[in-house]
Amino acid sequence: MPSGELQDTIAALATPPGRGGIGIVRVSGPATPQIAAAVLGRLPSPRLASFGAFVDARGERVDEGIAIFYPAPQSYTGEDVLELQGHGGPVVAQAVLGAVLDAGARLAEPGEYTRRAFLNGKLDLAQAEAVADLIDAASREAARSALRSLAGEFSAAIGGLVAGLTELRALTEAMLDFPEEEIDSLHRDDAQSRLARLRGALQDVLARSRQGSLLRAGVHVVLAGRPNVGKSSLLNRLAGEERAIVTPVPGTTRDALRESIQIEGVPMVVVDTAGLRESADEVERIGMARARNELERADVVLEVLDAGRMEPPAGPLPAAASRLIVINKIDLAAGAAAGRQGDTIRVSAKTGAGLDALRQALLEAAGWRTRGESVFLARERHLRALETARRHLEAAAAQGAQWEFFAEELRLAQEALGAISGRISADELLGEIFSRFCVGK
Ligand SMILES: Nc1nc2c(ncn2[C@@H]2O[C@H](COP(=O)(O)OP(=O)(O)OP(=O)(O)O)[C@@H](O)[C@H]2O)c(=O)[nH]1
Ligand SMILES: [Mg+2]
Repeated sequence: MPSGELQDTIAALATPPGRGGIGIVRVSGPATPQIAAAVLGRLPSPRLASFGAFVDARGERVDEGIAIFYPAPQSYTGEDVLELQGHGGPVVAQAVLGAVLDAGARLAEPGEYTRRAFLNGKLDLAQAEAVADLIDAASREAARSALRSLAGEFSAAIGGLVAGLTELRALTEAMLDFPEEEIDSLHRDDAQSRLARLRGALQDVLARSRQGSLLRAGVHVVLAGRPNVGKSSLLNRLAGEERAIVTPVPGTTRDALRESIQIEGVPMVVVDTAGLRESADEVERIGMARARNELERADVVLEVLDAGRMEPPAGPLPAAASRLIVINKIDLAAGAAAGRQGDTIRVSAKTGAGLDALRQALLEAAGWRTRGESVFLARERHLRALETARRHLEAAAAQGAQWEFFAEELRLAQEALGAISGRISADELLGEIFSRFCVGK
């Protein structure tokens, strides 16, 4: 994008395309007052909703509705913003957008409003990302976390680490001005204990971020096992509705079937697959190949066994994913109690016994540990930066009395953390982050 990108005035439909109660066209940029004059015949009073006609370049009325003008810098983007709230029909909303474009705006790119908000200092990078995460949130828990990041909680935690690092760097730089023998042990101990505190704090942020990344990315759970052990029945139980076909005929499921569920707010995609056995049937073989494909990408594999037979699936299961053994149909096995022992859970898809234990085991296997404290809805990018910072602090701790190296590791750690909030941000990083937004945000 050109460096003069803020010169343009951009416009887009801010509401989803299609039929709806209201369709909002949002305009942002320096030409907003002229565009208001062209489309409304006036510039509305700041932040006051006013009703009127929206007209096109020929003066023809295309819709009528509410207009709100947000003068810079008190707007989402920090620029002059005009919102035209008309009727939510695909044709009428496009006509309003067309009138705005004819009046001098250009169509916004995906995420361009939020990008401008970032460039104008309304949000830092982590907050801007939280906007997209809030829109994409797949569970209440994820939405709550995104909202906390948007409010700046995550940025504040990072800011706290950066502030601690800045202090320690200043202290170290001061020590570097003295010859080695004049640095007293008091300073030395102080630097080391500050570093230890920072490492602890970073570890805490990292742990909370790793937890939060589960909320964002979701957990990929795959049911695998011999035909007829009850995989589809378990999927239906977990989903809470009859999604997959269940019959007593072995080899019922062919295609992989996926269902989105939530356990305590953690989004999971549960995949039901074709039973794994030796088979000559071509459709079933294709189904098993798909099952193996799913297994390769699983975070958690549920290996389902029939309590009456205890026969493992044909062929190896991937070693990488965490695995739980689910022994199903315990209602048929005399004397077997539902519940969990280590990584083995005894259940009955028919009666529902043991399903709660299975849900808890799934959460644990996915790495979810609620310690009653808020988690950060971190992205892969954040985790990588935090990891990098952690490694540099570790290296600093190993430096002993070599204060130049010590100082350099601190600087590198700070640089890694700075990238999270966007203090140090390359253009391609911005492009990569904002292009994943929807148009109109
Ligand atoms: N008694 C009892 N029957 C069950 C239980 N779970 C599943 N079944 C029965 O076992 C049969 C097979 O169940 P499915 O869920 O279709 O098994 P599947 O593993 O998906 O089988 P394929 O799709 O052929 O691989 C059906 O008749 C189910 O009603 C259980 O916990 N108890
Ligand atoms: Mg099935």
